[in-house]
Amino acid sequence: QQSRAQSVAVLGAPFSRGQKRRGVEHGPKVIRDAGLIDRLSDLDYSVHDFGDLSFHYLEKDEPYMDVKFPRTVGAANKMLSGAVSRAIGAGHTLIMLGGDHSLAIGSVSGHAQQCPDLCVIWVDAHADVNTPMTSPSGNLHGQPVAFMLKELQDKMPDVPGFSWTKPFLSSKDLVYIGLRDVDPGEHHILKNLGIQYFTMRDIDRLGIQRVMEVTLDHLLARQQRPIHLSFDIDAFDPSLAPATGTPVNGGLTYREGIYITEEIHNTGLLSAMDLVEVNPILGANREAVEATASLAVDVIASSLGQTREGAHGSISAIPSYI
Ligand code: 4U7
Ligand code: MN
Ligand code: MN
Ligand code: MN
Repeated sequence: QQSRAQSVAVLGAPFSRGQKRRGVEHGPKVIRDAGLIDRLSDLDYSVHDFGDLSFHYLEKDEPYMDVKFPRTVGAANKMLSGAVSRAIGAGHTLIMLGGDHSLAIGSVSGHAQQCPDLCVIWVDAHADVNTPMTSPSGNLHGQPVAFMLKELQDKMPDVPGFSWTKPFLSSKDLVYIGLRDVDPGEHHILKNLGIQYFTMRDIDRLGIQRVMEVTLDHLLARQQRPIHLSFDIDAFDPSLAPATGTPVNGGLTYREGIYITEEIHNTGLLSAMDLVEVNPILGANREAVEATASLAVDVIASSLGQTREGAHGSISAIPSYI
C-alpha cells in the first residue's frame, strides 16, 4: 500500500494569453462546477481550495520575434510558480487547473523549486517543445517545455518576461504520451535530445499497459522521485474532449487515459499535476462542455486514487442481517 498524501491543494489559473482563442481562462470554473472538490473529498483527502489566481493582462505587450504576449505570459507564470512552490512546500499535493498550457512553465518550475529531483510525464497530442525560432504559431502554449529543458538552453533567446526562470529539467527526466501532431522543429528536438515519447501509433502497437511500464521504468528505475503530471485535455480523442482549442483526431480513449492516471497514482509518487486546455467557449453546446469538464474531473480523481474496482476502506465487515 502506497502512502497517500493527506492533503490536496487546488489552484485555479484562469489564463489564456499563451494562445489566441478566448475561453480557456474559464477552465477552472467549469472543472470546479463539474464537481471536482466533492470528488476529491470523497476520496478522503483534506482539500484546500486556494481559489483562482488573478492575472494581469498587460495593455502594451508587443511580440518578441514571433512570440505573442511574452511579458503577460512571463508575469503570469512567475506568479503561478511562487504559488505552486508555496503549496508544495506546505506539504500539499498540488492540482493546477488551467488555463492554457503555457502555465506549465510556472507550475513545473514552482514544483522543481521544492523538488529538484522531479520528473515529468506530459500527456498531450502535442509536444509543446517549440522554441521561439521553431514555433509555427508564436503561441507560448506550444513552447513551455523548451523553457524547462537544460539541453535547449543555448537555443533559447532571452524572451522578455522570463528572466525569473532558468532551465531546470534534463531531457532524460521527461516522457511524452499521446503525441500525434508534432511540428518539424519539435521532431528534431525530440530525436536530437533522445527524449522518450509514445505517439498514438506507439500506443496502437504496444498497448497502454506496456507504454506505462516503459514510462515508469524509464523515470523511476534508478530512483524513486516526485512525479509532475502535465495533462493536456486534448490528449483525449475530440469525441470525448471536444471543448478544447487544438483538437486532433485519433486521441486517447477514455480507458487509455484513465489507465495512465491509475498507474501514476499507483506509484505513490504523484506530487503535482496540471489539467489544462479545457475551453468551454469552444464546445458546440452545453453537453459538449460538460462532457469535457467531467472528463477532466475523472482524470484528476483517478490520478489521486479513484479506482474502477472500488474500495472498501470505510467498511470493516459485510453487514449482517440478523
Ligand atoms: B497545446 C502548435 F503549430 N504545435 O506550436 C504550436 F500545431 O498546449 C500547437 O498542446 C500547440 O494545446 C498546441 O502552436 C499547444 C501548432
Ligand atoms: Mn495539446
Ligand atoms: Mn499542451
Ligand atoms: Mn492509493
